[in-house]
Amino acid sequence: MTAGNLPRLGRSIAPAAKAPIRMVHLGLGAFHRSHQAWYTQHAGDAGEWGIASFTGRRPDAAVVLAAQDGLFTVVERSDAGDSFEVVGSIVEAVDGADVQRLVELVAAPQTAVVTLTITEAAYGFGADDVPLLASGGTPTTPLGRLVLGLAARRDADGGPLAVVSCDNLSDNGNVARNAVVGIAGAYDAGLAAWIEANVSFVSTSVDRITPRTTDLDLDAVAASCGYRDLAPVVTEPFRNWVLSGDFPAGRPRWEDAGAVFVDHIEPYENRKLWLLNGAHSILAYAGQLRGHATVAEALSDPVCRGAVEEFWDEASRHLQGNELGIPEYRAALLERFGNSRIAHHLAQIAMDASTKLRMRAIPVLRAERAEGLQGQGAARMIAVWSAFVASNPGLQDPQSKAVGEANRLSGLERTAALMALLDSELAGEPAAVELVHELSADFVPAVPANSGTAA
Ligand code: CS2
Repeated sequence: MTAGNLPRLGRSIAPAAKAPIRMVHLGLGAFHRSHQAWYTQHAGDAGEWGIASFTGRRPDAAVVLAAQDGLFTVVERSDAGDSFEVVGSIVEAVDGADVQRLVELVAAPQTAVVTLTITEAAYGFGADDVPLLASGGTPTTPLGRLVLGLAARRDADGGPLAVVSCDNLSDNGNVARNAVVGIAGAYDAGLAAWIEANVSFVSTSVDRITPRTTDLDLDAVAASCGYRDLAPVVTEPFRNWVLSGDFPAGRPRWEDAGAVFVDHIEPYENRKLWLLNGAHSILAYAGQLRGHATVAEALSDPVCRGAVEEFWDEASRHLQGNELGIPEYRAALLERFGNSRIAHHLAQIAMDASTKLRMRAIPVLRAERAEGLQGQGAARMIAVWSAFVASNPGLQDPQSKAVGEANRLSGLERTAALMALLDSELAGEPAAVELVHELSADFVPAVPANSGTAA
């Protein structure tokens, strides 16, 4: 069978016409497919909401998906087995370099929502596009391209719309607003004012563990479903989406699929960024240093697990409110991380540390120190990163040059220089630097070859 058979195999998509494009997405990756596309397919009014999804740096995902008419399989993988579902909410898959199509769709009055999964680091990249935008050139960054689209929407009188950040940043709606308005304002004050008045920036906390798809996953789908899907996505059964903000031009009924709309998102955001993502970062560096490759493997190592629990105890002190259900959340995380059928590679999580740790370690370290405590759990997250980059200087990072420069220093000076990439104030506090330094020197790194998991 070929991918052309995907429509017939879909359980829940109508064989009828595709939904009209009313959403635009930037960042067509595995997570977008398992999360926003899944939620949109499961909204009660899914038939009214088609997504045009644009890739980031490379066209590949769009090429593959377009050849399958946008259809792809979501594989939900748990200890109990796999379940398969064909998702059809992405009605157009486009190469991100096709800026003309993006501009056309963002300007179209029927487009009501723009969602983003552009990576945490990309919120800092748009300034590169200002000279291009100012001279009528074609921008190259996702937010630069979005600004061009918004300018066209203003010119076409397309009306208000919502931009929804789905990246793991605290206060991601405001971060997106500041970045977009900042880029626009740097060359066109009128555009910046139009955006402020017409674009709602929605903050969200998104959650669904979705490793990169592998060739084995393609084979698993072929074996179980009888068709060759070149763009399936393997994910855990768990999913969560908390949103806060206005949708002036409407939105899909994502609540039908379990999304939650709240007035104050910060506690939910912190719970997820600190407990889930923070633990991921600890496991990424400590785990790899100790010879592990996946989250599940690292978690079964008592040294790594101990570091996670220590950080969780600390972070939980700053997560107030019974509605957050911290003990249950922690128990669920242990189960999710322990799902050994999902091979979530630590190397994937380790990338872009300087952006991620700023969100995952620093707020907890600061909160602890504000109470006169040490913040050892959060400091350890920074310490294992420091130890990791000492032996892996080429780790991908938006500040890789500065990481490299710090790496050439030694002792406390090196630790302080690395910490300065996360928080310049903390890097100037000798006690904080000494703590991170000691913890990184104390860390028990490599598991001797062939000895299995060390205790
Ligand atoms: C991970 C996240 O790669 C990372 O930094 O911590 O992608 C994580 O898997 C997701 O946020 C889970 O929802």
